[in-house]
Amino acid sequence: MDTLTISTSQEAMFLEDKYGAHNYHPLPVVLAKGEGIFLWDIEGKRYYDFLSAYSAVNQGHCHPKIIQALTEQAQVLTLTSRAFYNNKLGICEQYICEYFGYDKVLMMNSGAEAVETAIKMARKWGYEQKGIPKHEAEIIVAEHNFHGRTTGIVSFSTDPDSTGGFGPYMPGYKVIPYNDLEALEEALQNPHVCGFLVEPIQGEAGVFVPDEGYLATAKALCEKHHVLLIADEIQTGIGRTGKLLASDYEEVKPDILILGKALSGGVLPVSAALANDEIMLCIKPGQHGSTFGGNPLACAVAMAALAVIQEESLTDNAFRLGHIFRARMEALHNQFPHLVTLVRGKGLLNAVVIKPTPDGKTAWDLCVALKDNGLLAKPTHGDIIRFAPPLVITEEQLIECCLIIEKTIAEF
Ligand code: IF1
Repeated sequence: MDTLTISTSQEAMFLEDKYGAHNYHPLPVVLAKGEGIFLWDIEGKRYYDFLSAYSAVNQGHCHPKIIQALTEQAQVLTLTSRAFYNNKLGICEQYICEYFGYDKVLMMNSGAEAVETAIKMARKWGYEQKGIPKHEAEIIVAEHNFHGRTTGIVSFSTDPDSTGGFGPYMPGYKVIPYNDLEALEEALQNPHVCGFLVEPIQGEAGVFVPDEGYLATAKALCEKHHVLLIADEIQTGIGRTGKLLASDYEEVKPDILILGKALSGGVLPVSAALANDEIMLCIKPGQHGSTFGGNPLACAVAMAALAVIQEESLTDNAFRLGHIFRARMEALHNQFPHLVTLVRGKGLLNAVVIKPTPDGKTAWDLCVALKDNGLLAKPTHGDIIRFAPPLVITEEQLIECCLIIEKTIAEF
């Protein structure tokens, strides 16, 4: 077997299965090219991408402006480490801070790293500013959360797949039900709480949108108890839900804002935690960092990726097309209520809940059928399909995709 080039899907799937860890169970499609809202498989078949790499590719695949920033910077300087200053980091930090309205930013790489960063910031603030006794800081989190895969983060996951076999778990977390303000108020009675870490819409849980007012009231309760609201907008941020941040729907400014995924338009891992000085300056030299965090390549890419969101009005597009999409899916729900049991989401972060058919076909089988009809989406929790195309999709293209989904469901 030629080990440098792969010419068939079978070969690619064989190699991943034989040499890769079995930590994923992908749909049987082997992708070789992406452009805008489209992906092509190894045999040249074209698909609409309705996953967008879990919202990392909001700007569309291989966006020319982002790729240009990448290739230009790649030929000049890629990495210096933070042992020295570089000529891109400060500009990028200013750009990100002004873009989101914070005093300071700390750049990392993966989403999980940015979450870990936010946790460390909150704890440090808790000890230094709030006066919590040593090792007593507590962070409140929500049931069915997804914040990443590190041993620290899975310590407060409630998903057995995430936690099982990976103990011992880190203490210092209090899990409360999501969308439950009474539970939050009760948990906030503990004076050692430093932060409430929450997704404004729970992604992995199946695009679970909380009640209107949840985040705003949560923020007010946190303020009352001198606790930081830490918003994980890694999936919901950067235009995806039809506002720049999902928190904007409730005019909430999180004390710590966590970003990832689309911060690079899916080009390389770039993440960040943002906060004002009172919080960020609790971290002193040598207390946190990363070899790659804030590297010049990441900085060039992140600025281009954020510029594209603005220049192409992708947030407004997500808002407008989201309404069209959900209306079409609601109609589908009314037509096939026994199959499409629920539609929910905001902007272009949406999910439909699929009830298994009497002959045992599931959301997985529906995704395989969608794939055969030229649209890629991924099932989660057995019965939910997330629909999240790149935000560069046009109304015309979205309608065509609705037709594919409708046809596939009708035939199912
Ligand atoms: C995988 C889900 C999406 C996230 C939020 C932090 C992270 C994520 C809100 C960590 C990552 C991913 C990772 C991806 C699957 C995916 C996912 F299904 F698990 F929930 F998007 F919906 N906070 N989400 O959604 O970011 O360290 O991965 O960069 O394959 O695990 P990361």
